[in-house]
Amino acid sequence: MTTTLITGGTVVSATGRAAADVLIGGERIVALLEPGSELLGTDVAASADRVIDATGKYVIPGGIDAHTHMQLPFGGTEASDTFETGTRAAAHGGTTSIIDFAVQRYGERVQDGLAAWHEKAAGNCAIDYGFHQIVGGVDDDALAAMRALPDEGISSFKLFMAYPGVFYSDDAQVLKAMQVSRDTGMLTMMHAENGPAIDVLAEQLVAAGKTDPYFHGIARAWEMEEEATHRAIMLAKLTGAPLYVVHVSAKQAVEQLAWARDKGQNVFGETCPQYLYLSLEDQLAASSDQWGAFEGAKWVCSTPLRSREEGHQQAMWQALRTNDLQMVSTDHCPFCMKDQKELGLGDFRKIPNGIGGVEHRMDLMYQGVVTGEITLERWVELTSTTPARMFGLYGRKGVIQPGADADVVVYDPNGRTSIGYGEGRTHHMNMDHSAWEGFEIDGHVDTVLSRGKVVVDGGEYLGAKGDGRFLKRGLSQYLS
Ligand code: DUC
Ligand code: ZN
Ligand code: ZN
Repeated sequence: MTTTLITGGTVVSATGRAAADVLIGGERIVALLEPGSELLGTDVAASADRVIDATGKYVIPGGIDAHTHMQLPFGGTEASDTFETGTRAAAHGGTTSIIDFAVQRYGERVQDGLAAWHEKAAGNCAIDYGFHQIVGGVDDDALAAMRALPDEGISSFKLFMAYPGVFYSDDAQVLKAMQVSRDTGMLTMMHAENGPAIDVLAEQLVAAGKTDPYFHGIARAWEMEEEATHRAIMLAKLTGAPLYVVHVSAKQAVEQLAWARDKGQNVFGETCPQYLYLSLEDQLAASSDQWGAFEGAKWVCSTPLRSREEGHQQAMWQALRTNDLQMVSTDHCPFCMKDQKELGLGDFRKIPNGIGGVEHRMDLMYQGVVTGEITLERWVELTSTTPARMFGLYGRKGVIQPGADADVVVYDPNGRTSIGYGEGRTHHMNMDHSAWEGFEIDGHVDTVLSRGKVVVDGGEYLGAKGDGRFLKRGLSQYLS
């Protein structure tokens, strides 16, 4: 069994920080030790097979991105990262587990959708991976099949109140699925936007000649997110289902979540880095480049970017501080401009929705520590510990403690990270652009260990395709 000692660093958890050495044996954390201490009369550093010097650096549990879409068939094309490229990019950015979404559509069996996702991922991932189940066709067969998902290690499913004709569930279907959630303890994840109303607004905008990407965000007005969030909350209350609202971007939607939580409901929400940093105004401003006014397509995602003037970004940061929002995922759903986003030239409705960011979440959120938006401990909590608890992985993941998987990141607060794709910059995601072009981070992912194996060291990838294993998850450990 290979032993590794990470020495000299500051170990940061969701609840505090301490100078400590981390001893790893094989794939697991063995002990947290006083710096330089002996263990049973033995000099630990001298006897370890490998010593990683973390002096002046933070030692944190590996990031868990609980919302990714690798190889998702969507919008007439397929998300451009495979499980291989996407998880390798994640590792570069200090994320050591992802939870992706297996897909079932109308007329398909849930079991087949799940099997297809296992097929895509198995043997291809650089880091550990789990699945949520998208149920895009709620019928009697699907409802019955959902009850068996916890035994497969799938303890959460996602429904869509948006995308009529694709993934959409009406209120009756949502209600029935939430009854399964109540009975099984599975978490209901909700894409909360009023899809039918949005589609009418989008059609009217296009008919009026307003076809540029910017109008994607105008059609998907915050009222449609607030209304759907409220409806999801009320259906969850009625059924007793625990509810987790994905990619929250409107401050009014957060108000709905806070209201329900104040009443004691098990209701939770995530936001994504794009809703903290990027805005509708940024999208409008990006109108001169090789793609002309179509440049804004880079930031077409759903829920959409919101107006900075209306204060949505600040409201998201505030909600992360107050725990009205509990965690940050990426909704990583990358598409290239060439041949993919371009499908929507002349009609924003045809732009495949999605932003790639799995590689940048840890850095972007660390920048929130630098600017004083969140504390160091909250950074770890939002990006690793709460995702583990929320989705039934805690103890194994999300914490540096004896017995946990040795998923560890050595993060250098004095390093720099330049994000982008153009002008000599690059990233590891399979995309021909970056939604984060020009972002400069005061911090850097130095070393990444996945179950005890160094997979990234000083920017060099040392892992291999197939290192990552499927994570059978338990029920949420976050409910109260
Ligand atoms: N939102 C996106 O931006 N992409 C994929 C699906 C979704 O809900
Ligand atoms: Zn969604
Ligand atoms: Zn998504």
